[in-house]
Amino acid sequence: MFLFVLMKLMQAKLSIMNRMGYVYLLFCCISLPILEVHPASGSKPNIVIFFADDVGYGDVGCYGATHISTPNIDRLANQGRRFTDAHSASAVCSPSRYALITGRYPVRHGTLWSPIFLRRPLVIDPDRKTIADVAKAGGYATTCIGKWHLGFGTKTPTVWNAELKPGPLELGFDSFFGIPVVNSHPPFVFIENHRVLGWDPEDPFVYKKTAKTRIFDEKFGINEIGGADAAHALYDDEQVGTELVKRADDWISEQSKKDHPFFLYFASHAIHHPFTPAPRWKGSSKAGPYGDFMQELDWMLGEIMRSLKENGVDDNTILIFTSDNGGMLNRGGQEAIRRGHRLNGEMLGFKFDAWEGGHRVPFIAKWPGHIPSGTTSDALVSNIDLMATVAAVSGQTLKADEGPDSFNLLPALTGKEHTPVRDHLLIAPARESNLSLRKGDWMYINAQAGGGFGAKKVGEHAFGGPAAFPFTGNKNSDIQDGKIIEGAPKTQLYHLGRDPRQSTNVIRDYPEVAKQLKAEMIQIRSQSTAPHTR
Ligand SMILES: [Ca+2]
Repeated sequence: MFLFVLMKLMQAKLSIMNRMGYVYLLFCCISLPILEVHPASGSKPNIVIFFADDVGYGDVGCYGATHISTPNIDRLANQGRRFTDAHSASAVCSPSRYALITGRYPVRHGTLWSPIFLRRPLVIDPDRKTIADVAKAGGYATTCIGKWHLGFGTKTPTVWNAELKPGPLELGFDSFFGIPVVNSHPPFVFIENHRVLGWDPEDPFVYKKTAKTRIFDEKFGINEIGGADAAHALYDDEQVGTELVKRADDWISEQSKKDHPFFLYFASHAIHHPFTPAPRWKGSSKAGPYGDFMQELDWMLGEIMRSLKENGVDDNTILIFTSDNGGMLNRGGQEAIRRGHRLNGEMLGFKFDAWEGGHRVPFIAKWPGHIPSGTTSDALVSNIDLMATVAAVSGQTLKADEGPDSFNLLPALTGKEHTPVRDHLLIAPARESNLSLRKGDWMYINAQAGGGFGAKKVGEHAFGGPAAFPFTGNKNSDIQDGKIIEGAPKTQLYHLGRDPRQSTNVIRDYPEVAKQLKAEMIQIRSQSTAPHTR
């Protein structure tokens, strides 16, 4: 009886509180002459992040590509805002994804400079708050579809015959479907939530056995893990794009019928080597297989845009397209260059480099009614900022140690064309020695060259660095005839406002600027959070 009375009293109190809230809300609405649209109030927009792989600054039509046609990405730019100074926080696949998911510089991880492969466990501590955790706490349904590339489980080597956890589901995603590592490295199977699709205990994975999988140029490690024939049979390299898009379409259709918003992190396998678009794309571009794969990627984005529209959620969805790092001078990239395509536009260097070509990437955002359509911004932004942006969109405040290096991009997305949200960015290439700091227009690189790929001959998969300059036509004052000049400065400084192509290392003209940037770089690295308030 006492309990019953207590419950009634509590209900009455809650009811009064609800009414007070309603009166307060009414008061707020009346007192504001212009009702500002605040993302935290009313229905929250859905969020879709289309994270492309190895798409360089020059691979997209609206960024200057002429040998590759990207009508869907261009349409997104016409309907939204295109950023010209956007960067992945790392020039390498896995650390770049780490930055996006955790809002934390990958350098803070300690050992995450290179891509990780099949034996490596999950590189994100499940106790760390992620972008998916933030979305979930904001009432969003969450999923990851596509390439994961951040490891599974806690054991080395990874036990592919067991449940693959912790993984995306332990980092805040309600579900996961996609490729475990990367399309160039095994295992060549799909994962659905905690399991390999088609896995059978009678047909287990076996390390150091040759996998039954299709052979393509620049597809590696086929002898590293085999067995699981049924699981391998479900993975056809040329159908991966079609399958991922179908899964995304199904998920969007399902979520659009529900009364909560959704967060889709779609990480495309394209255009990472091997270049395996569906047969209908072969020969479709003027840049060889590289361009054909890019055109399939554009189609994939178009399919997601179509799905949002057909499900009636297009107007209430923030759609962001960007890439995990710059274009790579692999064999596909070399052929594209031979055919006259510029993977990274006029930017210096390639994927893995601290030079701009390694990390300056396309970044386009659309949100009808909030992001002015057809606009361009030269504000400095990064994929590491998406976590704080998701927090802001869903009306949440991050603690200092949650997404510590992430800045809210909303002002740059919705405001005037140049609205700065950050004045600096720590950028990690593949080699720790070349860690860099961007500050305003200045870019400081803590060693010679780009710190990326360095194979010396045309035709090699890892062709890059100074040796590639005669082939690519890149020019830099420290480099001549494919080599670093004797007596060239040990570190680099560029003023990107005056010299976006990084043709001239001006470190000897501005030693004080370089000294200051180096000190800041060391300081940011030594602190647990970025020097900012939000
Ligand atoms: Ca990549």
